[in-house]
Amino acid sequence: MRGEKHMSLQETKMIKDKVFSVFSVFGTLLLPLLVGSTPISWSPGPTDCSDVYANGQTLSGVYTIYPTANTPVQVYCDMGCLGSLPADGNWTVFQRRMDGSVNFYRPWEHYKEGFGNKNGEYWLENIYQLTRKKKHELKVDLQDFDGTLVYARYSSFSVESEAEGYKLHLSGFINGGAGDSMATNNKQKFSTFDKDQDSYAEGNCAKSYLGGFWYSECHNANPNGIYLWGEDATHLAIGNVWKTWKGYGHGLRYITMKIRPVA
Ligand SMILES: [Ca+2]
Repeated sequence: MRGEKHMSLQETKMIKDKVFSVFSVFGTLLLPLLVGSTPISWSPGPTDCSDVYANGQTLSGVYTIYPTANTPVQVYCDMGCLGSLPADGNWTVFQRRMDGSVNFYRPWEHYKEGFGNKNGEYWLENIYQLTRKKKHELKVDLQDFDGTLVYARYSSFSVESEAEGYKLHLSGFINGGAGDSMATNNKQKFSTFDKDQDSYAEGNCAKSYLGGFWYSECHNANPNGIYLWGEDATHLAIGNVWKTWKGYGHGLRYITMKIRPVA
């Protein structure tokens, strides 16, 4: 038995040596080929969710996109409901509130870098990279705690670079029952509690209304305000509110802001 065991150990070593030498030979031959072929076989990935959809991924979920050539970004793609018109899908979601699990009262750097959970609540990094090459539309979906769904749509949406303060350009309002609470945000720069770029000279809107947004003097919509879980008796407009639908005193159950390119 000892002999057999000794023999099998020797055999094992021989087999290992053989395998190693075979891998060494193949490795020596293949490595330069693999390294050399990598840049040739690489192709740019999808730039947004409409590209993801065009590539055959028709289910909503988290995907990797490349808003710039070589930086992967995880994002939630809203492809619409199964069986709905294709025209209702292909949205790249850049903001979402749904359960109050993520704090949105954050400094400038956090809004710049993005934060939260792509399967849940989040703010997307580099929104301006998405809108700088093609014309985009914006849809804001809203739901209250009774389950009623409405939306606000804008046929044109773009954001300038950080150097321009992420200035917002918004036009072409289409009413889906929510009313136009973002009219006053047009041509405003983005503001956070540590970067006041609003048009309210006497104060800091982000600080007063506990969010980060394209505040003017200050807002009719505060999608990144405090998650209130419905009615807010104070009516201080600090919640995730949409004034033209539910007023300043009703925090929304669900709100998402999403974009896609238009022809
Ligand atoms: Ca101010």
